[in-house]
Amino acid sequence: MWMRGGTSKGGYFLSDDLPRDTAARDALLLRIMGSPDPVQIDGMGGADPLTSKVAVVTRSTRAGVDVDYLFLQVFVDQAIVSDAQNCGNILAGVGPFAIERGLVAATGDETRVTIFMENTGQVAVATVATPGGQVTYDGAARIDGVPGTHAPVPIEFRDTAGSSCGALLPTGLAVEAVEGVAVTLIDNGMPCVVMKAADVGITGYEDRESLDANAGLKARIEAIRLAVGERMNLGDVRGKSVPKMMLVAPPRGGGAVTVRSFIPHRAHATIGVLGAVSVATACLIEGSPAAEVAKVSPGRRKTLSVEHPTGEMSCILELDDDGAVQSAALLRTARKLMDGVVFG
Ligand code: NQM
Repeated sequence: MWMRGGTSKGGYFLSDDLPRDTAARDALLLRIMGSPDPVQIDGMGGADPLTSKVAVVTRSTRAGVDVDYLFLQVFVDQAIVSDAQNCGNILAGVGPFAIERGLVAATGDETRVTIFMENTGQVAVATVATPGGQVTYDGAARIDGVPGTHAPVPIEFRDTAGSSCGALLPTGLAVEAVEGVAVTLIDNGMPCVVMKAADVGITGYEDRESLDANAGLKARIEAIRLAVGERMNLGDVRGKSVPKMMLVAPPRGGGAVTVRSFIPHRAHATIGVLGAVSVATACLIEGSPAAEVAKVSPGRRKTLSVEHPTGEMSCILELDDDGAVQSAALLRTARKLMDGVVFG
């Protein structure tokens, strides 16, 4: 099934429909997407990392979990299929897909689907609109980066800290200098390097095209990324899509912070879901570059609107007694685009 999940798009597969052998599976997915090729002319991919994504879904055998979700990033211009990152946007389609494929039974007008995210070993709960026991994609919810309105898919995350890096702050530091730039290395669901946009010579309010055209900026942040991979417990990150590079600036639209993200070699049209949760969390860390530019309201339940190139994404963060983020909730939407047979 081909679906839009949040502001991303990709193929959703039942694991039984794919080869068990990882090398054979990846070779098939590369052929399906048309990679490696910058325009993916011979495949389904949209010549953009945001539209070259795959969800592999399995009925779960874990207690209290409905389905297991493995996210795979199919690189556009390299023959790489990576499971080194999760994706909260593609996650938005997993609940509807699982119900459509009969892995989860609808439970009235709304169905809560508990999803084990295999990439990071963590759980998310998505609520899917199922009026009369059928999935609907129609509704009044609007998310920036997607035209029109659709059925809401609220998603809750718990315990995302250290999803891939082993700790929220893998080096234990709120701020450190890398290649002469003050950064926070953080992972609250997505490994991210957060720095002030001004510290790498941009305002933080640029559009995606100007960011993608800025070769000097890209070289500078790639040098930082390669320098921190090992320190973030991610190993050699040359062929990986993590960590994401997050360039923050003061909010301009009444939100908490403005972000321009690189994922990691192209600028994001909006921002990743778990990327936004990680940046929002960085805004709460005293002394961090993000905290210096962010405007955060007091209280244990905070809504942080993360402004991005085409709007904003609101993250609702719940803090525990120690001020640590214990859960995050976001609104996404999804849409079924095509259901059929794809040829490899
Ligand atoms: O951070 C793109 C996306 C993502 C990831 C990326 C995502 C997340 O927008 O949870 O959703 O950062 O590669 O789909």
